[in-house]
Amino acid sequence: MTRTLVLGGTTEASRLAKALAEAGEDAVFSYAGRTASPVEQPLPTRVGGFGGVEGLHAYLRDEAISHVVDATHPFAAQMSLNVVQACAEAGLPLCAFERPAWQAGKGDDWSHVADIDAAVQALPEAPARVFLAIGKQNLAGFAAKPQHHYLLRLVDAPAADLPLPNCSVEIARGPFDEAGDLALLQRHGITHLVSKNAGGRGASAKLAAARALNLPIVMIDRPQVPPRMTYGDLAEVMAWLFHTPG
Ligand code: 3Y8
Ligand code: NAP
Repeated sequence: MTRTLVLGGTTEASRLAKALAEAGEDAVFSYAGRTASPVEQPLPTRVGGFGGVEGLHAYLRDEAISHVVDATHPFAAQMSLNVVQACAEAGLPLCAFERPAWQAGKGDDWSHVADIDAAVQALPEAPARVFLAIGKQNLAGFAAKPQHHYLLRLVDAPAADLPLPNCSVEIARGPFDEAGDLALLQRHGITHLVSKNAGGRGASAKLAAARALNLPIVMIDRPQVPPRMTYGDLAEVMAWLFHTPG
């Protein structure tokens, strides 16, 4: 009898939750609690951190979890690190459900950088109009280049003052579409984009819109996560769940 913990917060996690609910499987969905009202899931859902590796290990034991699927975003590196450690300690099977990274195609003008600080350095000195499509957790670094006008896209209206003097805010929860992102870039006269290499379809519209307008993209590579069994396909995750003794 399996009892699965799904670490969520992505399109893939929502698809897995739907498949598990439709199969009548015993599973729990987990959000970090980053947004005010996350999308409802068809599984019992918990919200908030576990309290580090120790808290997660205790949760796995107390909730009699038999399998864990890490379907968090590729940039949720701390969660992915913690769950590798907690499952090793608890002796539980773990797999990741993760979409492949985006690859630059014909007509793309991408410069790859390793992290947020390198993305700031990659922006020009001359004032530009920059679409920061990276959410709200990593904005402070861009205050080092206040000469630019920044367009921010956030899931929730900012509670506190933003760390950037010259910015406009778009409140929107993806997934996004190309027509909408094209209109957004044109409306704001955007000259540069900064994006995380999230992969998947939920955030790729801006890449196509940038290509259509011949705009350069500063593309932030994914952080390192520890090795673990990883699938990019829902059917493979479901097969793993039902063929891996828990
Ligand atoms: C809380 C759950 C689903 C999941 C949808 C995907 C698609 C839309 C695109 C842009 C890029 C960004 C951001 C983004 C996308 C999906 C997916 C994805 C990027 C929600 C969600 C939670 C979060 C957290 C949020 C972060 C932020 C990142 C915005 C729900 C909507 C920029 C990542 O305000 C904040 O503090 C936001 C924080 C982490 C990155 C950051 O560092 O700020 N996601 N996003 C999850 C939790 O609490 O556990 O509210 O419903 C989920 C989704 N966001 O079910 O279909 O799968 O990628 N999310 C990035 O990719 O760069 C937007 O604007 O173009
Ligand atoms: P992170 O930096 O990797 O994790 C920081 C801490 O947040 C973790 O140690 C854990 O707290 C808690 N946490 C993260 N994901 C969780 C989950 N699904 N359930 C319960 N606790 C969780 O995470 P993040 O980058 O802030 O991402 C947070 C959430 O947003 C994740 O669900 C992720 O899938 C989603 N998301 C993130 C991005 C992004 O760009 N980072 C993009 C889209 C969606 P404890 O140590 O206390 O357990």
